[in-house]
Amino acid sequence: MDNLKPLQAYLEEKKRLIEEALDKYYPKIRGYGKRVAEAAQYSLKAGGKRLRPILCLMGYELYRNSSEDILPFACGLECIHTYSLIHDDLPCMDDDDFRRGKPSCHKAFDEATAILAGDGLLTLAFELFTHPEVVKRISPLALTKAIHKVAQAVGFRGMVAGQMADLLAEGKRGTLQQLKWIHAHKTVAFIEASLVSGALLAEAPSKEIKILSKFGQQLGLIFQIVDDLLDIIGDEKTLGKPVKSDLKKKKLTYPSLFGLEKTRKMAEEMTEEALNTLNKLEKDTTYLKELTLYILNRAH
Ligand code: GRG
Repeated sequence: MDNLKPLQAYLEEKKRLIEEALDKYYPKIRGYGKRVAEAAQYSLKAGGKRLRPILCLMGYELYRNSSEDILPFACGLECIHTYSLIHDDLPCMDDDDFRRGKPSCHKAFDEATAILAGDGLLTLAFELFTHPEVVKRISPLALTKAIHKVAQAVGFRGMVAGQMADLLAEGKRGTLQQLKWIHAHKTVAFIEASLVSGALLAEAPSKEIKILSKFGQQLGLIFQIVDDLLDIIGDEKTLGKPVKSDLKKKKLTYPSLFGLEKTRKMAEEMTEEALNTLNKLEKDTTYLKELTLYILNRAH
């Protein structure tokens, strides 16, 4: 720990690297495609914690020195995340007018443009995963495994299915089992895959991938539960989006089932368990441990 910089400085440095790379690798589109590419870039550049690409770099750095090798891959994860936010904000989904402190994509542009911007970002992700800068440094097998992991996590087996279940559960009395399924698919799978994809790119041993996968799932659930809490107790300005929206939409969440106090306690217990999982890994997991605590205590 002695020669490690504080987590905050580490996160800021990685965020800067990712944002520079997002600019560098974003395609320069002219002609008819310009408007939709600009709409997508508007949302991509609106801010955000860049958690998923940072997790990917962290997974890689457990095994390799230079995570800059995989920056385009990490940017691809942020493109997928931003697509999901743009589509989630649409009137036919969660109908939110603000995201990352700015008008949502469909408000700043229009609905059709926002749908296409999301589609374009999802597709751009696969262009970035297979960017020549990545291909020349990563073995074809490792790259294929990482892409497969992410694709499974965000498609019909993961985020898309979770979003469907979330919409179907709105306004109904749900069970804990249902809630766990929604969280595991809508949010957790992608967070887990972001970390694990980095480790896969670094060709980590499969025994260690399993441990990281378990930790990624625990971290993803803590992240989502804190998100549920912030929707009730968070500050609108700090969050960059309206609060109490889960309550208004009668969403199935941990606080709706257990109340605030119990939910917070559960998140704390899960944090203990996640830290224990990391102890099984014979690697320097200081940053991952600090990140877990940071996610538990985050205000945005
Ligand atoms: C439209 C297929 C599809 C999926 C949408 C992302 C998502 C699934 C829904 C967003 C709703 C929501 C609030 C989910 C909770 C977890 C989450 C993804 C929060 C937003 O992620 P952050 O906090 O956002 O990492 P930033 O802006 O920091 O990148």
